[in-house]
Amino acid sequence: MSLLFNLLLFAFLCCLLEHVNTQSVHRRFEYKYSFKPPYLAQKDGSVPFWEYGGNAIASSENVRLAPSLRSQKGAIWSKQPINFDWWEVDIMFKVTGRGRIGADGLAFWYTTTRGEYTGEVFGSSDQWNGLGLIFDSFDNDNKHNNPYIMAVVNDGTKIFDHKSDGSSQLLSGCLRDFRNKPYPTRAKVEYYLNTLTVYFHNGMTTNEADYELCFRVENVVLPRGGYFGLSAATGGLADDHDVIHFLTTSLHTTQQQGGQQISADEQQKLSQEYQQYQQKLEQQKDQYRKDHPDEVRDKEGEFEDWFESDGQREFRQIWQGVMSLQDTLRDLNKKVDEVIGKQTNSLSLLSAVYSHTQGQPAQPQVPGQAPSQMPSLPIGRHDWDSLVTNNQIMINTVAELKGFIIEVSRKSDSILASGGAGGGAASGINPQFLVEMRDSLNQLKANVAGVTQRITSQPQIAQQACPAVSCVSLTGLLTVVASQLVIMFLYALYKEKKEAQAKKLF
Ligand SMILES: [Ca+2]
Ligand SMILES: [Ca+2]
Repeated sequence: MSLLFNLLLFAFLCCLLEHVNTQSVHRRFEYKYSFKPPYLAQKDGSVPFWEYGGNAIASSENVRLAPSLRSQKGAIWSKQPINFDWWEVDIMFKVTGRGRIGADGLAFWYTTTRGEYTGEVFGSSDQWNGLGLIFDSFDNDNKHNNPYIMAVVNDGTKIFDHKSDGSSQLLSGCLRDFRNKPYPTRAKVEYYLNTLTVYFHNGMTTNEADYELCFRVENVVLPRGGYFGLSAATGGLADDHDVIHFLTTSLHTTQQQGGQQISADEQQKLSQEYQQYQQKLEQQKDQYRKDHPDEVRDKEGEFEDWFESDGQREFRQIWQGVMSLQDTLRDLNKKVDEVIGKQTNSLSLLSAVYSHTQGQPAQPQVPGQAPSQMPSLPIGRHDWDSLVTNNQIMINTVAELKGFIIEVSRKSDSILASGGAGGGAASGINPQFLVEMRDSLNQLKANVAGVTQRITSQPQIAQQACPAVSCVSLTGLLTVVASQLVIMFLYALYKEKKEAQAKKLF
């Protein structure tokens, strides 16, 4: 059933992609040129719509193109050539190894024929016709410029120059470290209207927004109807080269789309094919259940992955709380910075006006600067009174914020102390601690949001209050508060976890 769910999700995603995009580019998810976990490989080890060979191994979770053993080569290729002109592929991969330096690297291919599994270029054939996007780990020319990502377009005649790391043959590239990252690294390769664009995600986060441009090249001409492939190789040094997913989206101009809508028969044929594929999978699963009744019982345990314990849930909620708190603080910080920018202007203007009307310069004035250039607005007693009042409101707001933070700090300290003294529960995480922590977080979040609102809803106050209060200190305070809060909560969680582990040991 989960497989069915997964496939349905694909179809849904496909529809969603079609509807979301309002630009002239029409996008369509191409499941026949994609693979992703779970159930990446089937029970018999095959990957639907793909074929692999050499030392490559496919599991339900990833495709290991080349394992961390000496002189390995492996690749996976799409069974069918593509039937669209423009495309985007999203490759999620991990290159990991125990060495500070690894080898050789991984490559993405778009070529007119599938490469040989015994090829000489990162697990595939040399003299390819099409595009190779190479993630070159090892620095053969010793120029200290690896790991490097590069695109090499070949017309079937050139031999890749390993000795120079292809430096004279590459179309474009960028120096990026893709080895041993905490999360999978990702590359997005787009080929649209003869422009080739490569984005890279460095795997330091799981945030979708963290793609960076590696390069963009125009007027790139690739042959039509090529195959997609991924390959990798190791040498004397060896990394694991794992591809977690490969997602293909075809890109169509709106004009092309008009032409495509006519072929309703084609669509019907495709959906029939899709349903047949689903039925076949279900039959295979049923057959497997009949053949292996014992294993099926074990397999049912896999559904436990879908559930989470109370402790896990609380932990997740707290984590989300901390993250949203961080977002709020970041917004707050940005807004305060904006306000301070305005304040600096107001401050110089105000002090100039003040010194002009009072005849006593508040700040040393530049000689020769004509007072007639200043706005001739006299500042009356009433204005100064309102300034002082606004200033007071600002100070109170900051004091309030400080108060909340001290309170939360005190609470978490006491919770930690009591958790350390009496938390003998075998569950590892003290539920009391978690509940209080969550409440504190929610309270703090609401308060911080309140303060943000107050600051932004009174821009005049902030601007006017500035001359009498130290403005820079506010940003400073908020920044310190933000970082302290995050550190404090992370430490609290860490300590709690450590204690739980210690208890388990005894
Ligand atoms: Ca190299
Ligand atoms: Ca090099």
